[in-house]
Amino acid sequence: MPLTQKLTLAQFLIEERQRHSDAADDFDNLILNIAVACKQISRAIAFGALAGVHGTDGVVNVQGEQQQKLDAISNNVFLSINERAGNLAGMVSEEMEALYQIPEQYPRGKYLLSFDPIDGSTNIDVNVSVGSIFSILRAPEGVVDAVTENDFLQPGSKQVAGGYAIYGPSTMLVLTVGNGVNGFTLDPDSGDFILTHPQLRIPAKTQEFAINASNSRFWEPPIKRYIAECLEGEAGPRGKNFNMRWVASMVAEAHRIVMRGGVFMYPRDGRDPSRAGRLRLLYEANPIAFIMEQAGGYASTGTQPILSVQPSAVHQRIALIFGSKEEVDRLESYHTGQSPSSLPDPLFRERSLFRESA
Ligand code: FBP
Repeated sequence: MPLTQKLTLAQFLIEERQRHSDAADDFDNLILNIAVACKQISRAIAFGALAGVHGTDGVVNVQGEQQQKLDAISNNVFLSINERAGNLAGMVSEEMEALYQIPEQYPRGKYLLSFDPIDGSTNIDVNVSVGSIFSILRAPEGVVDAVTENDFLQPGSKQVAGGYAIYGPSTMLVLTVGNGVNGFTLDPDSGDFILTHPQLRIPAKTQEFAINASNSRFWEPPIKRYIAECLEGEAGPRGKNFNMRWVASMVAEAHRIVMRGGVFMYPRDGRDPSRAGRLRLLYEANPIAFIMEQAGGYASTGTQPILSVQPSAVHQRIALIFGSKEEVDRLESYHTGQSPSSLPDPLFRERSLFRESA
């Protein structure tokens, strides 16, 4: 594509708005501000040890995990850029137990922003890809003063935008505003996010899965069965060989899947029965599920679409399975016992996939 045809994120949003007259300036500004935050974080990551951003800061965050310096820096970047712009009624961050209220001196807007400023924090110091994830909801009508937790407790199907930035060999912003998924690469010279991956589509079939296999003794039977069948390869019921990946940065796994297909699982397991899963619904599972569905993939808890889950708390954890549609459908069917709609019944019966798990 000639350089002149490449759109910046700002140009892309203007063109989108021309197509959808209901979209407003403040929505574009919010996305652009998130992009600015991601650029600043990308720069801090690029300087790494030179900028003194590695290591922990001695704080234990709301998740009970050691906060990395970059977690705190990135959280502040997100807050300080977005609090003053007048687009938001409030924010939720993985790094803060309490909701973030827009300070009185700044105007309030009609959107709610939930974000994980750095996903995959354990990878920062070893120079492996990490990311930021964000989800945008409309604030309920009538929110004039402080937002409440209840305002954020909307199912993922209500998101008006969702996406992530991946800080890898290059920095990319992958975004959905409910009209497909578009990928923008940060041009380090101009500082613009350029549309390089328009209308991304996830292949329905895959031979690659991602799971932390060290937890296998805690998995529930449907996951044990799925992985056992994949590992049997060509000789097993799947009749094909599978490959495995585990980066331990969900954004990196999601990005690989968006680019070439695959399936990611962080299921509920038996380690701590009070925990419904490892990942967070509002700012991890929901935006990734929105991206997956908009790119032709799917995301499920194992028993229901992630986007249909009614949240009960802002930091709620959830079992998360996402990626190529046929594999997520199959995993759902192993949990529910129902035949997946994307797979023809005869094939399913022929291969005895509903046999009791080993
Ligand atoms: P953070 O948001 O705290 O960085 O943790 C989330 C996460 O890193 C996911 O990205 C990833 O899938 C998972 O934790 C990996 O953790 P585990 O060590 O359990 O495999």
